[in-house]
Amino acid sequence: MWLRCTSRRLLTSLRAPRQTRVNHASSWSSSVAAAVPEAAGFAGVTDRATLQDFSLAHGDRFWDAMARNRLTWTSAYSAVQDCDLRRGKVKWFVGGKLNVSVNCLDRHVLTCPDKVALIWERDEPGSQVKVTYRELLEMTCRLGNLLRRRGVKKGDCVTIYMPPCPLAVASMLACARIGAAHNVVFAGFSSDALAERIRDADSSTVITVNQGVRGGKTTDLKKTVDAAVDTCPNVRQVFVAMRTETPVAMSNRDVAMEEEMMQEDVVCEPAVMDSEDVLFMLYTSGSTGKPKGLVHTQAGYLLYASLTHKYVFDYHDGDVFGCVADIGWITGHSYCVYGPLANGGTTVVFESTPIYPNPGRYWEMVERLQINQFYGAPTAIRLLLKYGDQWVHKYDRSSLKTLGSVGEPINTEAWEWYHRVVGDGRCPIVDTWWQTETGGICIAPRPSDPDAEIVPGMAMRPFFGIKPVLLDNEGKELTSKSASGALCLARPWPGMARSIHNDHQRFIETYCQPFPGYFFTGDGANRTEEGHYQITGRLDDVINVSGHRIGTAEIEDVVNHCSAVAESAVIGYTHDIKGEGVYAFVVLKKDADITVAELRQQLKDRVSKSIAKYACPDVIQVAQRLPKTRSGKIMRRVLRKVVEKDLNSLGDLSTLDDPGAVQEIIQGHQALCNKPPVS
Ligand code: 7RM
Repeated sequence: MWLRCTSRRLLTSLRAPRQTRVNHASSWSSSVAAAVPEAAGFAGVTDRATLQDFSLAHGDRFWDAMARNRLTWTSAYSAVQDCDLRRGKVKWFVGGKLNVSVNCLDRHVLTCPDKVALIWERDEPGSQVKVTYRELLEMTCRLGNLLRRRGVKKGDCVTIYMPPCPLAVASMLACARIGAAHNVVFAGFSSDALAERIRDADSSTVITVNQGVRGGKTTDLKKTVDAAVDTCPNVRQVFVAMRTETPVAMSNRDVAMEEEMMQEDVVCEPAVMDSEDVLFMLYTSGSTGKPKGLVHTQAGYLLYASLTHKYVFDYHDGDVFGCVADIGWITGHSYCVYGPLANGGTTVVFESTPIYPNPGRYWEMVERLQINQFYGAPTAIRLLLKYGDQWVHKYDRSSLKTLGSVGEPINTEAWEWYHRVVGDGRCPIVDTWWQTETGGICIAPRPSDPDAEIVPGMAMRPFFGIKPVLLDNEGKELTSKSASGALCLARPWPGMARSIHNDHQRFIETYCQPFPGYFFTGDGANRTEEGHYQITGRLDDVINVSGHRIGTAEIEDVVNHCSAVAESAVIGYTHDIKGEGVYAFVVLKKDADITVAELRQQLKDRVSKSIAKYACPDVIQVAQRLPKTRSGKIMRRVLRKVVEKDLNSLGDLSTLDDPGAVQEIIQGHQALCNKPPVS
């Protein structure tokens, strides 16, 4: 059947681009040539360091060679890039045409149709499902045809609210096939949060499943979608796939997805897309109450995901790549879907949790699926570490070659355990720093050199084409080797976000204006004497709970809506498993008639209903008042110091309106600490 996909027209579009005849410079060392074949012919490049230098000194030549080698184009681009960070203008491979789903599927179906593209590691261990490239292409084409038949057009945005599964991946790729943008919303988000994202993205089509299955429990995702869509007048259809046997009520706007897909052809003409057409948007938290829909485009994003997947993890043909992130986050987009599939790899899509049915789950899966690269979050490592080494030792992990970490800083204890126990001291650990905004990994220990030295707990080295810089408060670049400051990226790169959906001005203000000429990441970092980067954490009011980004302002907005609450301040505090926990200071209204237990329950209900469970406060401290400046700004810095018990460095309190407020907060905190811990 797949032969029908390889129509003449498609074959033409699949033909490799003009090959630049490579001229093997005599200085080209065989080890670099073997490590990064795309870079053959770069004069003067003899090792990793010189290749990194080349990627910055001759950025256009570098990215041109990468784009020609790694992507399949329908028609050539006329310029490698047209960027001006000062003005928030970012364009890569200008005028080039391609289709992302063709790059992720069709070209591999031509060479290896029966290769496994995706292993769906379902919640119940041992019930995995393997999907070949041919099958994934067929699924994608049927769904692409269905979307088209149901009126989804190039340029529309489809919201996907699904747990990790092959149909979720096919949904993303089907959007890419017909030129629609996708907006994947993590299936742990509440109906209110989903509705906000559907409306902001202006989706008229939503794709979901009847139920999700995770950790042995089912959740009624379709019900959440129903509640959300009731407040989204522009939604005209909801596609419902069946993850479980449990039937769901179907209304007029609902479409039985699998049944309708079966009616469709397995051939679907790919839309010809411009490099800079939108591939997807993905919402992430910022420092205001309103999440931002970051916009990623086609060619640059795909190239960057593919290149980083290959060189950061040292991925080789035939390897099984296991990224356990949910597809609802950028990590799932770039390293469960686009990077591995662009490379013709085998990717694992993980539906379960690290401790289901027991804390050996990851390693039992590694053994059963013969995973070669394992990519996960520090929060899970910290959790598993507490259960002891025996859960790891029970299983054979000899297939593992590289271990990855992402989402938050990995503390030394977790790093050492990951390295010594999980990897038997054999596997390099790549601590990868990046963001929804960066599209792919920007700083990681060994971008190209499989022998480079690795220091525990450090992201260390910039990827090709990435130029990190540290700036001080005045916006001056810190030039000494050893330094500490605001982490910015001094060059545009193909994987970076292009805009915030519907709000390009906010994009410019958030990322381009704080330090003109640089892309501001919002993170702080140290640079060591050796020039290695270590990320220290957010400089804004964004916190990181179990690797999930959440703006403290988003939580405050919800808390403040509670009728008993006069005002609140939410901060992050060090939590030994989650990385950061949510600490809420709450000032009650004078006439409020509520016990602390009732307040806790109310806030929990409200935050999980408006945002998601992970955003619920771990600690609630009722206060008489909050420390504020004379101009009325809450001094969160002081609150953070109190909670971290760092009372000797409260800093400058001279702008404080009423110094007594700080003493009260300190006493209240101490009283809380002496009580049994809050669940
Ligand atoms: C991939 C992802 C981004 C924020 C980022 C950092 C933090 C991510 C690391 C890290 C220290 C790391 N995207 N962060 N990776 N901090 N070391 N290796 O997580 O958009 O959801 O979050 O996460 O603060 O700005 S994200």
